[in-house]
Amino acid sequence: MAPSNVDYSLYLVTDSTPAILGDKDLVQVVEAALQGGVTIVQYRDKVSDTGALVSTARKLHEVTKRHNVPLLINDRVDVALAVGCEGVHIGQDDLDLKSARKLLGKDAIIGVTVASIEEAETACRDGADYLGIGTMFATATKTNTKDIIGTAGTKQILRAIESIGKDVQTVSIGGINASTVQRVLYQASDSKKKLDGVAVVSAIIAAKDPKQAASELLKLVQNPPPFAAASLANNKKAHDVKTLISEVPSVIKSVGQKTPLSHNMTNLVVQNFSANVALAIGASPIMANNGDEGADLAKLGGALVVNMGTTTGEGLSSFLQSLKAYNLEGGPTVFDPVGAGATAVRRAAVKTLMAGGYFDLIKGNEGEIKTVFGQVVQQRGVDSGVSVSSSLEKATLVRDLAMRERNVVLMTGATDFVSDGVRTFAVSNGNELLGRVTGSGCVLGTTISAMLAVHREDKLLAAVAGLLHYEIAAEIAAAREDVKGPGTFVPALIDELYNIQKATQEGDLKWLERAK
Ligand code: 3NM
Ligand code: MG
Repeated sequence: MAPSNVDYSLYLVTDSTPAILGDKDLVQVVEAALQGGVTIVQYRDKVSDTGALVSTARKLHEVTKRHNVPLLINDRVDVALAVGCEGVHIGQDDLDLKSARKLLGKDAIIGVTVASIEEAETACRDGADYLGIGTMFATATKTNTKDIIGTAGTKQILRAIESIGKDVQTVSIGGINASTVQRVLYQASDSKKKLDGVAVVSAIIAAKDPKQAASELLKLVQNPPPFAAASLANNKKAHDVKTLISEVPSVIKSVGQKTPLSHNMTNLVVQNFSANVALAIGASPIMANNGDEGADLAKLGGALVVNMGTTTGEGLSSFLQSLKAYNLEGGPTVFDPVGAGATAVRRAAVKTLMAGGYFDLIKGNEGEIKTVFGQVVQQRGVDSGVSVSSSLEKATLVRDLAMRERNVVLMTGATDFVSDGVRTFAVSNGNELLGRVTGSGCVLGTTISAMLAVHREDKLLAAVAGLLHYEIAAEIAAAREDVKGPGTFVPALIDELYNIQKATQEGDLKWLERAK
């Protein structure tokens, strides 16, 4: 098989340790995995003696040949030569690529593990056929890995490869399983350079039924995730702000007609306020912080808000449980990283949540969005604090983060910036009183979740609909004669949210003329 015809989409790496293989027979497991659909196999065995390695590799090669799938050997060029299999996979500490190529010849498949742009560039230059990019997520299978690079780091490497213009194939490795695989492929890839596949160890080798595990993974690899956004090109999405605003009423109407569930896992300060706001805009709220409820609630067609305003260890695992359930069902998810930059615990929680699932939308103030992006900021509590960035810097940041995560990012402030990585808009509605009451940002997250629940084809439109509904209601409320300050503002805001829903339902769109 010529190296150029290889299918890398589901790459099985073996492990013979009892912790992963159990008491199963490796050759039988690989045979089952091949029946399930793995497209390439790497025999990786760090402990056996050379004689045993060669003998097992021969048996494996018999099996892979029958399935017309290449067999590679980890590290050991000598074993690959003895067996006459299709190639090797080498790590950064193994025999160098040029020497391996000299020994194996130009038709052998040679892959290299890379964790950085520099390593990727070197491997490309030296003629690797494919790169194993990792470590994607921390994994018990290999604990001495150098760096956990996540989808963001992987994407950077893919872009670097793209700019070199080398036709090298790529797979991601580390912690990839049925619950992470689609997100990895979606978030690490972008419109230009895509991953060609994923490499897994435990998700198949440790599975009770390796054939079933492989065929399930293959299906996931071959299909886009439920949360994949329709591409801009295929979908006539609004590119200019006028068109976008003209589409806002249909989203708001749809919330009133469909009464979508807004599942809030939120902090105790805003639970009551969020539930009232959800009702006022026509949604159906449930405040359910128990992760064990996530799987059932995710089936009800609503959206999830993960608001980390109150962080506890237990809360974090509950968030992850529900997040995974919504990702699996395809329900939209909103992340509100409240006070993300205030403490070490919250900074760590942001990382755990971002690595643990996919968020359709991330909403936060300047300090929070910067923290999610990875900048070091010290937030004073959960407040937005004093702005230090220019409008251009903010717009660039939301765009870059949205591009990195392949989602929508909203940075709130006197002017709000919202982007899906391609289109970036600024919205200047709202009122100063919003900053004088607690939870005004959190309930915006709830509002947008309802919009996303009814409209996910254009997530940016859903975000703008929520933003305008909410901030224009605040403007109208603040201008009312009976509003004397923050205390009277809150009930007036709830009233005006309700009035906008009602007016829009009746076709009265005067409120929307305030959009700016
Ligand atoms: N190489 P699992 S991670 C063999 O980062 C290997 O280079 C890695 O195992 C790297 O699919 C890894 O069970 C183990 O998480 C991946
Ligand atoms: Mg190695």
